[in-house]
Amino acid sequence: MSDGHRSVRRTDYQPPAFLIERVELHFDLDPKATIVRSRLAVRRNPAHADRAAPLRLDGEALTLLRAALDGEEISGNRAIEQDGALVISGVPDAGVVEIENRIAPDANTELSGLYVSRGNYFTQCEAEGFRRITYFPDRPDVMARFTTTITADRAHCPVLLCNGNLAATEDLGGGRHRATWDDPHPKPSYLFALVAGDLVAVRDRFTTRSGRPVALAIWVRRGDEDACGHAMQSLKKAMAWDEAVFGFEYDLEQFNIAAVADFNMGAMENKGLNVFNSKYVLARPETATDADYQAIESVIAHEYFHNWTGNRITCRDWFQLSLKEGLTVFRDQQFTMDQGSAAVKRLRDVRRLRAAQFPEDDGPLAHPVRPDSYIAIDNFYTPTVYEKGAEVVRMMHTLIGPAGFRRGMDLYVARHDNQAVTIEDFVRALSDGSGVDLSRFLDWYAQAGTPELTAEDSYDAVARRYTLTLRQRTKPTPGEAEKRPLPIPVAMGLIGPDGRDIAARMLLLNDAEQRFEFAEVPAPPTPSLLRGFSAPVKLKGVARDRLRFLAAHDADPFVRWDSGYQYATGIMLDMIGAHQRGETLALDAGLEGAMAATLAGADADPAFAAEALSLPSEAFIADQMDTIDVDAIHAVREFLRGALGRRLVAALRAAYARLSDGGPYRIDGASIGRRALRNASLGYLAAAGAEGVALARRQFDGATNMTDVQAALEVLAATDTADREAALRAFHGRWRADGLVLDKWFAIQATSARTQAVEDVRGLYRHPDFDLRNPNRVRALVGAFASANQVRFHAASGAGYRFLADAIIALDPMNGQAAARLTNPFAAWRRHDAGRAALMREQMQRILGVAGLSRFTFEKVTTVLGA
Ligand code: 0A1
Ligand code: ZN
Repeated sequence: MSDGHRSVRRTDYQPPAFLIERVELHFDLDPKATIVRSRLAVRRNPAHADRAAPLRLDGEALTLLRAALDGEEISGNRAIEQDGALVISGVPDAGVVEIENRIAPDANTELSGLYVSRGNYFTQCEAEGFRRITYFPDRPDVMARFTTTITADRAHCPVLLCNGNLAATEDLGGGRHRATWDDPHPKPSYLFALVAGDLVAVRDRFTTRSGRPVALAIWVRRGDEDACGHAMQSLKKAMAWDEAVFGFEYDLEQFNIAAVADFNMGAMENKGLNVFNSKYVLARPETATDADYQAIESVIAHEYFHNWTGNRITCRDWFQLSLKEGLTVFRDQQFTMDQGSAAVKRLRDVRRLRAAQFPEDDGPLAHPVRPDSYIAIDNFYTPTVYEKGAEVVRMMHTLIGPAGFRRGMDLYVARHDNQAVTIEDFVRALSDGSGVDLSRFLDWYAQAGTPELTAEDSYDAVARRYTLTLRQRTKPTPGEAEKRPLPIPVAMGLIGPDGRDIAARMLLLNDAEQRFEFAEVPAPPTPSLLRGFSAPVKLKGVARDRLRFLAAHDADPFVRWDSGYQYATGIMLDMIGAHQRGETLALDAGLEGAMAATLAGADADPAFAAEALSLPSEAFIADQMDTIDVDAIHAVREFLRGALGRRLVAALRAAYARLSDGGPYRIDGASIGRRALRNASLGYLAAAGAEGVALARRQFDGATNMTDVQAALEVLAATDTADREAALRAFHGRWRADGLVLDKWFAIQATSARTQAVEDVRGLYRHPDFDLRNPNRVRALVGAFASANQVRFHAASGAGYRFLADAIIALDPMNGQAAARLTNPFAAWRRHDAGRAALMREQMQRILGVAGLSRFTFEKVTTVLGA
């Protein structure tokens, strides 16, 4: 690509010219001028073709103070800075390189490398942040043993943390002190971490199943100690689960987690020292919602699970990112399914895949799970690499079963522990371990786009034979016109007229079209396809009467839920057509009946019922339309919510009253389910009229947990009432000192569908509590508005687009990665009407016109524009 931004291609991979056996790092911490000294024991890599190749040390935003080789200063043109690296020639087959450089953590607004957040030091090195700390071969296939000493003022930095085990501490006099950390496990530089400052620890212990004690600590700012209990419990559960299910034990004496308020992503799996966005650590009933509690549990587990899938065995190069991410997301999903309701977890994960990954696969940003090229790898931490990658692992797991998968994972570790490997290595280990050839699944990693699956069937009553024909087709994606058929596991059953299963089977669709026969079928069955969502595909064309039958009868909870969802989607699309033709809208009796039945049977599984009651999102409906009509989608969904609320008012009222638990707040699955159903009922009642809004006001005033407060405030924020203003004011007054709660205050207003939302959001952008340097705050206001308030972001005036572009342009010079991530809502621009598409294109061109635009934002916007 142009503009001086080079792209990296997967097929250009070369092994490194040098390996690093040991690294000794010294940090002298100072916010304006931190001195980093490193001593690298380097050795020529026999796997590299050129025996005379120079040593390449990546570096970015560093001031070089000294470079020496085997004790002698490197002078003249033996060391040159070129293309973001220090290139040293004439290095012998083995030698010691010493580097001294300076960095300014205080000025690091990118939050990549070493930075200061509220007076404390943190690092973020994935993907390419270590090169912003010191000169180093900053690539995952260089795995080295690190020893690190940190020197700092004891008063400012009483706590000095790094990877591995604490080896020594020393008082240096004059208010200075030092800690030495030794990490016995070889690791790539992206897993390096340093945390220093005035933090306090919440401690616990874990004994591994072979009896080794591990000291656990969660490091937070003073005053947050009481908010770490859930994170700690989650950590211990994750540690025990990984031992029980995979035989993976923790491998250091200490496991530290540090929470930071300024962080680009969710959390980071640095060896022995995970760094977390505080959003995924801190929780109190009065400040965190049930969804927050659940997210904490799964993110804690995810990062912990990386210790084996990612850290012990890492990626050869960044194109293999899904090797660790897809696999680790799969593992954290399995963990959560084992903790409580597997069915609800599964359908939520599918909802999420459909909300974020399917649209990505269907637009200009489509890329294979293993991409082929990038300008900035940081742009590829995507739903495709993570969530679709997890689905690909899940399909293989489904085919070989848990025991086969376990044998495959055992072999993966036996072969590749302490190595940097490829996705082929992983699939080969699963194949060899299970005895099932999975090599065709590599195509799932190589080909972008979501396959569409259709079925056709017939029943021969005389022969008692049922025939099912399955077909798959994948639409072209940018740069890939022809698509190959993929192996698609279709878990399925045949349901008899009485609603009971006649047969249950796992089919594997290998070709574009395949026929499957079923003998001895006593009556014409209804096929139940894709049970448990056995493949990340779009199942199309199931007739409405069948959807209703499946929604009512299927033994598989996923198909039961999904059939209701697909049924509602079809109804809504029809209604959108009617609305566009100017017809009056009417409530479909089938939909009303299904919702009434769900409410009537809700007490059996309130969490599942709450999911079944929630209509497909506006974004999901948009994804089903050739030309998106945001106003019609919004009008239809609001009409339905109001109509259902009025028709079912008695049942909703009863549910709301029955589910009110006056007791103490508990976060077990049953209590969470009851709150979810109660708040779903509240939402419908409020859509129906004033009674619900009054209930919301009462709930807002009386609730003591954030789940109920937030649900009520969401209802009020969408209205134009005095209650809205009063509640928002009260909320802000109570929580203005708690950043995470204040994020909710911003997000609730940003996602409110009231007509003035764009002006609201512009006003909030100027609010004294808005801070462009805090990624959580940016996501809460700008991100939430643009990605979760479809109807107002896409206001026909273009005001939403201008707002987003203004924010991206303001943020890009400070934090290019965060700015680039904000561009996603523009991705579907060609799917909107010509007027909106032109307005979006205009804003993207304005962004591209900015001088010095970061490579992150440049890559995203040029890809979206197709330039
Ligand atoms: N490996 C982390 C994700 C992550 C990626 C980049 C980061 O900084 C820009 C931070 C975290 C995970 O999967 O949780
Ligand atoms: Zn991860």
